[in-house]
Amino acid sequence: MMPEIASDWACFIDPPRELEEDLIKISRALPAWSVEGTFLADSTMEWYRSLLEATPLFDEFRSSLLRKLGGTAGGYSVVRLRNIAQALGVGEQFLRLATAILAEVAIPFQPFQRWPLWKEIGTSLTANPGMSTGTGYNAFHMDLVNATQPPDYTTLLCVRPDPLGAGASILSDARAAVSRLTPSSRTLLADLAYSYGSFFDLSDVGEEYRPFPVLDGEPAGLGFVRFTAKMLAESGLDEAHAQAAMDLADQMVAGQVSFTLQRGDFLIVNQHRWVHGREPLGDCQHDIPPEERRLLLQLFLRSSGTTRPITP
Ligand SMILES: O=C(O)CCC(=O)C(=O)O
Ligand SMILES: [Fe+2]
Repeated sequence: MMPEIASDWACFIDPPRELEEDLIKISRALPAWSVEGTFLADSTMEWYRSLLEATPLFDEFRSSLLRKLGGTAGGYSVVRLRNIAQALGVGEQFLRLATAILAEVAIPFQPFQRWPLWKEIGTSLTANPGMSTGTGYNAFHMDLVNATQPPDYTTLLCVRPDPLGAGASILSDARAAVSRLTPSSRTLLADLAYSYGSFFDLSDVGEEYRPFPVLDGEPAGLGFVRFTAKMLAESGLDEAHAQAAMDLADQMVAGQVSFTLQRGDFLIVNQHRWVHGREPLGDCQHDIPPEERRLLLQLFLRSSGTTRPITP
């Protein structure tokens, strides 16, 4: 197991005190958002932006966030708004502020028609432990792996960490993991041999991609490393393709970083470059009242100009 410290501290963004104070002030003025179809409305984005831009230190904050999320070395960031969460709570006002900041990265949208813009990921003692709301190890994956146009970014906002102190987030640079594989594994991963999960009630993520290649041959800004460790059990894969995917899974684990999100932190992952997952929550969740168990909120982002139609 990796130590509980990300080797790369540079991924964390702590706004300076003065910016925190300004953000708390503008949060009180941010209006409720509107959506157009499944996307955050342009009018909301403009309004939010005008309020953020009136804050002197915001420009520098935004540039540093965009640098961490893009570029060949970057790919994820944790924005730590703990002090702001302390002042505002993690309710409507806080969510407006988080949405406003995320709208500076790409367009917030709602691919799951049956869930709101911020989708709850609570803790269920009856769910499959390895799944999103389960209590077990959630192995490396990208979200909506079986869509032809997965969200460019996935975001996890921590409303309540696991009171037992577990459930760290894990992240790995998928492109770096691929670069450590043998050429023959890479050739196998480029085949249309993999499939995972169901696909229904989704919007603005293209079509179902089944079977899909793990490596699509696109440049990193456009393509994905379409991987979820869960497909290893499901695909009915032949041995060679399964082995190549297991080698990739091993490399992802070898390169992983981990940290535990605290209340008011949000993790943003560039899905073109990094995969994510979660360590198990603490044992004895039964002893914790349901309303005190770990709770995250998830939001997806769509960049303009990164989607390319794929004909499955
Ligand atoms: O529980 C977590 O920290 C991650 C959950 C996740 O990755 C998901 O639901 O897609
Ligand atoms: Fe996920």
